[in-house]
Formats: sequence, structure tokens, C-alpha cells
Amino acid sequence: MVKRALSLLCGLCLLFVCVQGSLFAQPPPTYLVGDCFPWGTDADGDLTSWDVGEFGDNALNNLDLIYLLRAVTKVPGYVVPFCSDIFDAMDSFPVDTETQRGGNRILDNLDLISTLRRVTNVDPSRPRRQACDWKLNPQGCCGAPRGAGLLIDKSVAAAVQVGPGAVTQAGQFRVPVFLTSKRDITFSGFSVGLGFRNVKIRLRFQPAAWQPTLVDTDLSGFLSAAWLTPMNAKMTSGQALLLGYVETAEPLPSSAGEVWLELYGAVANEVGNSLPVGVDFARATRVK
Ligand SMILES: [Ca+2]
Ligand SMILES: [Ca+2]
Repeated sequence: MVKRALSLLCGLCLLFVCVQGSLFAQPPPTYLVGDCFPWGTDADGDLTSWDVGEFGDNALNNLDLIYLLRAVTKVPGYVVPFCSDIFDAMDSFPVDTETQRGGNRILDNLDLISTLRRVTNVDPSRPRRQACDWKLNPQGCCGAPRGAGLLIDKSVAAAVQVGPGAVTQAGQFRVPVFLTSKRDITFSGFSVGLGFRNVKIRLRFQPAAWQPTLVDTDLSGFLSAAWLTPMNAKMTSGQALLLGYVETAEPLPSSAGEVWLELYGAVANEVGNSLPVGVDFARATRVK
């Protein structure tokens, strides 16, 4: 009798432990792919703000796209740490499938295109990923198994040139921006981030034939632009294409002496290639 009562008690204890376990077990934290804005809250006090729960609002809109554009084009203050949770959230291409975690550890125009499709609801999918914490997700992080390394097409296929600058009739200072092909190539996307050194006034962009899909001029003194529709025709080796003019929204102050245009990042993709191609550019060019 006593033995049976003890057995029943043990059974109840086991049941309690099981129920308690299921009540208090926390599901692994996840984030919505592409959802990188808002950001900047250090919720866990580790002096970084790139961990799951510290960015995003579970909604995709233009601000997520603009912050991704700034990260892709390396605008100062908007570059996210490689393989952090927020980097992985931005790394939306290749897209997630039922069986495969998306992303390829590269932020380029293909990520901009896939996030743009979701923001505009052309793609209604809203995949979520577990955080990049190896303890939580030892099998894969940032879209590839640990140690798989980076697969980047390092062949230089393009170059960006700027300047010299000139003053328009209305008094704005403007600089032409050219994309040059280093081999025969059809670009499927291109993006660039730039700014005038020590001239922190609003900028704008006057496009030429290839119309940019995204232009961000919200940051005083900085400009990012992305061309996300494939070119109509192949560029031949050595051909230079005028992308347009970056210009100040108001005349340069009379105290401005020499002026330098800085290029922070330039990323090019070609039709039929899932990896970005190499782009040569000077970090800074004197344009006045
Ligand atoms: Ca968001
Ligand atoms: Ca990617």
C-alpha cells in the first residue's frame, strides 16, 4: 500500500516537472527577415545594439529599406557588424525557403531587391529566423554552416569615377558620377554611398539615363543611391556610363576652399550571377 502511494506520488512529481517545463520553456528568439529599423537599443546591457530584440518592430516598410541601403553602401554610422543578428536580418537574399535558411553573408543589391519586393508586397512572404547565437543555433548562422567561408566573386568588373565639379547657373555645386565596365557585362544592380568631406549640407541626385530605384538624401552631407533594375544592354569593356550628378541643395558657402568627394561603398551585381562583382573606386577625390 505504502509502495503504491509512493509510486503515485513520484508519478505526480514527474507530471509536475513536465508541466512546469512546458510552461516555462522559452521558444528561441526570432526576427523578421528585412526588419532592421528601428535600431539602437542596448536591451541586454552588453554595450552593443545588434542582438535579436534590440532592432526592428515586426513590420517592413521604407525605413527598413533605407537603413539596408545605408548599410550596403557603407554610409558612416550605418555599417552593421558582420554576422551580427541585425546583419543576418538584413541579409534577405537568397530568400528563405521551407527547408533552407536564407542569406549568404553578403549585403548587396540582391538583398535590396528581395526586401523591396516584400516592402511593396510583390512578395507577401514574411520569413523569420532564429537568432545567430551559436548556443541557440549551432547548425547555421548568417545563412551558411559555420566555417563555410565567404564565396565572393573578387574579379574587378567595374569602376566608379567622379568629378571634376562645377557650379550650376543656380549656384549649386555638382559632380558627375560615372560607372565604367572593366569587361563585357550587363549590370543587374548597382549602389553607391558618397558625401562631400567637410561640406555638411543637403545633397540631391540628378539621374541620367539609367534611373535609380532608391535615393536617400535624408542625412545632411551624405547620399546613397541604388539602381535595382537590370540594364537594357550589355556594357562593353572600358565603356563609361554617366549615372548622374550629385549636387548640393544650396550653393557652397563662400568659405569653402578645396572640396573632396568621398565614396564610402560601391556594390555591383551582374545579370545571371548571384554574387556581387568587384568594383574599383577611389575613397576620396578632389573635385574643386
Ligand atoms: Ca521595421
Ligand atoms: Ca545576401
